[in-house]
Amino acid sequence: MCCNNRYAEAKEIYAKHGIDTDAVIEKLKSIPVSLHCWQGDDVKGFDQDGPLTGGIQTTGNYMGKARNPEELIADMEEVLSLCPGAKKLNVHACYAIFEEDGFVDRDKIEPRHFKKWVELAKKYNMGIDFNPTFFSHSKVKDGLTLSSPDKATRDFWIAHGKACIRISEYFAKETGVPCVMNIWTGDGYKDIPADRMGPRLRYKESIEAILSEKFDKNLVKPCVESKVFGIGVEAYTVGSAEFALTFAATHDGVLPLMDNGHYHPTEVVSDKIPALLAFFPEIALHITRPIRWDSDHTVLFDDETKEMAKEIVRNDALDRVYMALDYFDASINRIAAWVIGFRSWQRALLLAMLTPNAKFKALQDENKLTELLVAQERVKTLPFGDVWAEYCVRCGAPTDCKLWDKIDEYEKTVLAKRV
Ligand code: RNT
Ligand code: ZN
Repeated sequence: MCCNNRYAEAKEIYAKHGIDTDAVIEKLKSIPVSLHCWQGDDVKGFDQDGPLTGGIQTTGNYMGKARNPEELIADMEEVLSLCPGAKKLNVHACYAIFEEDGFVDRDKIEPRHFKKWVELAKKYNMGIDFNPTFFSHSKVKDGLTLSSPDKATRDFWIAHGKACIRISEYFAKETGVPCVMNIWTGDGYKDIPADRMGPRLRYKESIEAILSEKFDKNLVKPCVESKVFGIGVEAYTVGSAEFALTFAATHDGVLPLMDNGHYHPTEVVSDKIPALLAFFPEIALHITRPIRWDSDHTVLFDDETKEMAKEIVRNDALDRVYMALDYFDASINRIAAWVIGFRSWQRALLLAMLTPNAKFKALQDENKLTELLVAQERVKTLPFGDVWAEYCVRCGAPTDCKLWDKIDEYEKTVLAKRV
């Protein structure tokens, strides 16, 4: 046994800093984080056989990728068992499951194509978030969807968006949890455009057309996700930061969604979270780890991840920020990638909740900035790991020292057989 049970001592130490570790553990257990189904099969989905498009890319070819709904759902169940904390499922429209009655195109998908996802959600008492899939499809015309100059193309994708609103509402009704529906397109140009505004006006009108579908705003939370650039669309992205933010700010009930891989590398989403919370009742996040570009590496317990969690926790916004993971690494065991990322975000939330935030704010307001720096450095070495281990145990999830054996066993007994 490599995890000594030092929780009792850790609890006392944190109590001296005014923190009740038991209360923190209980609270964290109830906060859902959305787990993205697309980590399991390199964003392939079940409705087409073409390449991944939209300026996003998975790299690597590690063995054991899920090849069908059964395998993907089995893998997700394994992941759920290895992650502490409350979860939500995050499903993309391209993960529609077509049974006996056969394939329909994306403009015609219906709630019944997502029955299996609802079953999975109910089995684990989870809500579901949803994403129309505006990429990897023959109707993406010249790299464009909702912003295309071709009306038939726009109409197809608008119909897809509307179908997704109906499916989102179905998810919310079935699970009793509101469904966050995120609109992201990879629309853009590789080289200098002659018209930057036209595509944005068309994109705006198309999203408005999608949102003209009737839905209950308490059940469906539409978001618009921005991006700075994608692979093959380096010069211009229609859904830029200013576009998405202004769209959300000017359309009632629409949330801005920030993906921390979608900004210039010197910008940090941690700083943007409180700026948006000053204006929006609710916002949404995609949590990833960009290396040099939107590379969607597995989320780690690194400084910016911790900083993002801190901004949510210390602004008392855990019920105002919809948190979803969004990365896809095909170069390592995909189950491990999923689990490392989920556990890292849980760790970041736990660490933020174990921080004497009120005391730190007071020091800032009293302009005791030297003392603040000393105190901030001090808490970095408090026995966080012991509380984390206890949290895992109380959630019925493996502690860190048991994780590798579980991952290795699943690889040997399940993934290795997928040849
Ligand atoms: C792409 C966006 C988008 C996708 C998913 C699969 O850069 O981050 O959110 O990753 O929709
Ligand atoms: Zn994203």
